Amino acid sequence: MKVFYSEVCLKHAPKHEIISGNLIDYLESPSRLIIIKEYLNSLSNFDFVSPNDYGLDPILSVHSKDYVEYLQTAYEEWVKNGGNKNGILPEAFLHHNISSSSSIKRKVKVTSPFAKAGLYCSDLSCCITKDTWESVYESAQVVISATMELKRFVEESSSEEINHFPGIFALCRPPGHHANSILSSGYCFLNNVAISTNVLKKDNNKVVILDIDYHHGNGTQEIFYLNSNPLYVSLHGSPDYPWFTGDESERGEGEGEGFNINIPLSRDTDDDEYLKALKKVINENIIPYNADYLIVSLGVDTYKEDIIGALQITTEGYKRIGEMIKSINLPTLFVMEGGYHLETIGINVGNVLLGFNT
Ligand code: SP5
Ligand code: ZN
Repeated sequence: MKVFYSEVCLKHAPKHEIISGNLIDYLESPSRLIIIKEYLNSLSNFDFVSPNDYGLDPILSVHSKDYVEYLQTAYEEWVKNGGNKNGILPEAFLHHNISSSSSIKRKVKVTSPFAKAGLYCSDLSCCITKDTWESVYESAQVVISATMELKRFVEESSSEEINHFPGIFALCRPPGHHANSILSSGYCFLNNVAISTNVLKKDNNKVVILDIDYHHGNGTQEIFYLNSNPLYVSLHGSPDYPWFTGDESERGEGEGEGFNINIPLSRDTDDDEYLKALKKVINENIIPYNADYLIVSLGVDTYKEDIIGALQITTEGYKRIGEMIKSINLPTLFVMEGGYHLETIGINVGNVLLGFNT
């Protein structure tokens, strides 16, 4: 199985974040990626490939030009104006209850880097350091490169070969599924799976995004909410971060109605219950959708001892999840999202991929 990977993704390394009011070491650390890489390396069925550079165009198919320019230039502006050299954290957010009068709203002009910090971000987990843009850009390039490789394989292969295809893994960070077209949040800056989806959609492919990260992929949901392609399916712990989205009643709107499926799970959900919910949505929604490609937002923060997540999935459970994803029988791209228990992150990710390939 090919694994797309780049050491440039390791450069983004904020010192701290605030969770439940506690200032703690940044959990979305470079070590996460290194540990996964080393574990997969020790298994010998994984070949590591460096990404190509596909430029900004695929990124701009999802994200606004303003937002991307902000990410590119924010750190320099912030420091020039006296912001802390360790990186950007917002002082105030553009909350929807501020300036609720439309005449005041029109007057809001955002020019200060301290205002922009809160305009383009919605929580305190997306510190922008001097290295952030480089890693964020590289993370997207890893995913685009993996997508191009998958597309090339499918276009050049017989259906028999495609049936036995081992899938491709984009081992990237920062993750993406909480970012929407104009906002970073939840460690995410660019929405990698959305960018990949748009690359595939350019050739009129139908795409399913299956999001198995512990958290609801609010960014991905938002980006495609009015769209019937992709079908977005998320299984996630609830109630939990990102707190304001992920309800079953969020089903998409307009042309997108019925193509957004949320499956909130309570914190005692174990392997059997999780697999039952996954099987149901595969049979009732994913298979009938008749897609050309499957993109998996792969988070292993559903692990029973994860520091942030609160579900009860076991290391063995991940093998069964991988096997079940294989039963969808589509050309598949796995894209790394969350997972914070460093002792098991390697084997848990490895087990999904091995399960998929048994
Ligand atoms: C990609 C990804 O997994 N992002 C997750 C970001 C989560 N950040 C906030 C975590 C808040 C956890 N709060 C738990 C409160 C109950 N103990
Ligand atoms: Zn997560």
